[in-house]
Amino acid sequence: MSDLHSLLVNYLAEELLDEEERNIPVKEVQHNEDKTYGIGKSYIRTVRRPAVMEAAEKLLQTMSKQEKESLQKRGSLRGQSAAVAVPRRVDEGALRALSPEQVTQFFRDGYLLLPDAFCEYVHLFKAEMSRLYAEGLFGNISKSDTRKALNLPQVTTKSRLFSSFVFSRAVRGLIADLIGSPFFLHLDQIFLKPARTGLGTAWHQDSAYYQIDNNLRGVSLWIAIDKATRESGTLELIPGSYKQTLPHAPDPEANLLLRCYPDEAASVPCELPPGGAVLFAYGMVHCTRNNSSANDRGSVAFHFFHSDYAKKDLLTQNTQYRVHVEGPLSTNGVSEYNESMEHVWDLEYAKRRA
Ligand SMILES: O=C(O)CCC(=O)C(=O)O
Repeated sequence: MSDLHSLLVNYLAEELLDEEERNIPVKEVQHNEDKTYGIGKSYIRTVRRPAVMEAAEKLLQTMSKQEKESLQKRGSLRGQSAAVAVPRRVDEGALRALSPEQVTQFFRDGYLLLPDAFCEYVHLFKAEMSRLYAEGLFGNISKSDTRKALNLPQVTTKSRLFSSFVFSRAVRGLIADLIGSPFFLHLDQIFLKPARTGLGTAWHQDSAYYQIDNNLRGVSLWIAIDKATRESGTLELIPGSYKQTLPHAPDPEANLLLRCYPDEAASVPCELPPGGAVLFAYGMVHCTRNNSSANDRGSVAFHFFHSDYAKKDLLTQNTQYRVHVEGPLSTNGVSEYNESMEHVWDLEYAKRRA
């Protein structure tokens, strides 16, 4: 970060965060029911800082050479905002990844739909999924001769696009809004269900595989790479089900998977356009159905845990897949991918869009 950029970041943080938000001490998030959730300093540091940094970058781009030189000379912007061409307020809405209502809904129902979250980037995901498929990296975990369940686990270790996406401001903001910081990426994978022959993923809770101390401190980000409808086998969830623990048994239709048999009456199918996303709490009962449509149905899922709530063995087993995204253990990807991912997503995205 250049000196100029940090000056602007400090200035904007003061401009954009009101006194009350700066001074409320860190509070525990109040789970369940319709209570408000705490906003504290750690929230501002983790959620707001990326947005402030983005605003600073935008401002930097709009400043003339003279303005930059004059700012550098002064070394401070405090009380000087009228002297340089810096707007006093930028779009407040850009500061928060999610509204308080959305966060409340997540705590109540255990999930949140963001139908247009990543529509702008989804063509990149689609092209990357096709590239990885063409390289023969997908496995088929279906036991059936006629249906296929193709998947590629740990996709972030095979794709710079997906690994940098995890470190993007958009993803960091969304995840920190819901589970707080520090957090790490526990698991990620692409699911590809071919047209007409795709096998659904049976009802299950991810907590049947690994447990954490509080299911609201884990969140999955599931993104539809193709249009996800009932016919193509979109994600279905049972609202509020993160509060229960259901018995699981090996899935008779797929290798490696476990399944449960919930009461499906309350199931909600999440129909989404390509690029639409669902954020759901750890332990939510969910499934996808067979793809009986004429189009392939791909999705990518990233599972994040708050570092303080993951059981110790989770952090020591398979450590190469524990990607520390936010917090003191985060190296912005250097430990995991041998390079800093801080700006890679912006560059990758700009490069591929050009
Ligand atoms: O997309 C799918 O088919 C399955 C998704 C899933 O079960 C998950 O992300 O945990």
